[in-house]
Amino acid sequence: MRTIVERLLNGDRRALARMVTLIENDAPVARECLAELHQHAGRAHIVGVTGSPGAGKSTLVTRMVRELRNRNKKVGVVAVDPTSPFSGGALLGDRIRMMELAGDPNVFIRSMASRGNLGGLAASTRDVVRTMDAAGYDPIIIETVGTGQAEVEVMRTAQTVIVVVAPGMGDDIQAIKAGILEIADIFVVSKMDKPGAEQAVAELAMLLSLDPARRGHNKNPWRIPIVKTSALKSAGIEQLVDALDQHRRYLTETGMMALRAQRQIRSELQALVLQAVANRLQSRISEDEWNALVENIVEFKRDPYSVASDLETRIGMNKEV
Ligand SMILES: Nc1nc2c(ncn2[C@@H]2O[C@H](COP(=O)(O)OP(=O)(O)O)[C@@H](O)[C@H]2O)c(=O)[nH]1
Ligand SMILES: [Mg+2]
Repeated sequence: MRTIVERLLNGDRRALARMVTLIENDAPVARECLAELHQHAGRAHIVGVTGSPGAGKSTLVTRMVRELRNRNKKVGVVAVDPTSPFSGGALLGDRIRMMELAGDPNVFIRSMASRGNLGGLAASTRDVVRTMDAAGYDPIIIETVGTGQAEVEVMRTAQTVIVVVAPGMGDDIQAIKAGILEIADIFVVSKMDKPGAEQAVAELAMLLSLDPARRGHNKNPWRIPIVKTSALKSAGIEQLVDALDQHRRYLTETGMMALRAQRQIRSELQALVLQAVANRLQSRISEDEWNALVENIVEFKRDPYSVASDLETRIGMNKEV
């Protein structure tokens, strides 16, 4: 364990790749390594990119990485696909698009897919990001497929969230209303080379003006910018990377960065402990026993409160008298 941590801190990409696999597999040794790594993390700007399938996220991320490389950054990318049960579930097209970056030793790209529960995916994404952070990647970009609850969950790891909207995908603005708005720090209207693009920008600007300053500091709100990009015309990418820097500075200067970190760590800790309790409950109480207890309550022989109290005792939460 020691060696893998040391190696990846020294910039060994194979050790980093190995560590990511250990996290994905939820290997017990991963937790030990993460405990060691934690003190080395906390330097990276963590950027989320989300939006409907086909909105142009992967294309955009590829261009952003290139721009960040021009600015001499060492960039990490995590492509997360909550809908795919397979590891490395990123779409083939994405892989090809990002392949051009793969030879660069200062770019580390990894795709991750759901194995069962989505909460697990958000947690392992967070741990992978933390590992890349410790390994010196900054910024780290998380791309998620789609705009559902799972994606929102994954995006909580990010400090700055970019929501990508493409023109001519009529229901996109509706989707934004439905909840993605709350997590957006920067909007990108992609494919500005297409007809109707300015219209999409106008609609979005309208939507934002209806509810300004939702995010951030009360006295010093963050005004969500709309950045127009076109991969075809190679436009808007520098502005987007500038907007990322501005948002990072905003978070730091207003104390929002620290506040967000505190909130996140608190919920991470709660989740870890709750998970441990759930595991213990599962390992100590058999299915038959559950059935019997439930039956007792259903038949009004026992009450839920005293049964719950007994269960708590069984998993060591109450002092046994
Ligand atoms: N015309 C045009 N097409 C684009 C642009 N960006 C991406 N696309 C195309 O849109 C499709 C979906 O892009 P992709 O990056 O895979 O979207 P994702 O699903 O959000 O990751 C691909 O066929 C891209 O070539 C753009 O700026 N202009
Ligand atoms: Mg994609």
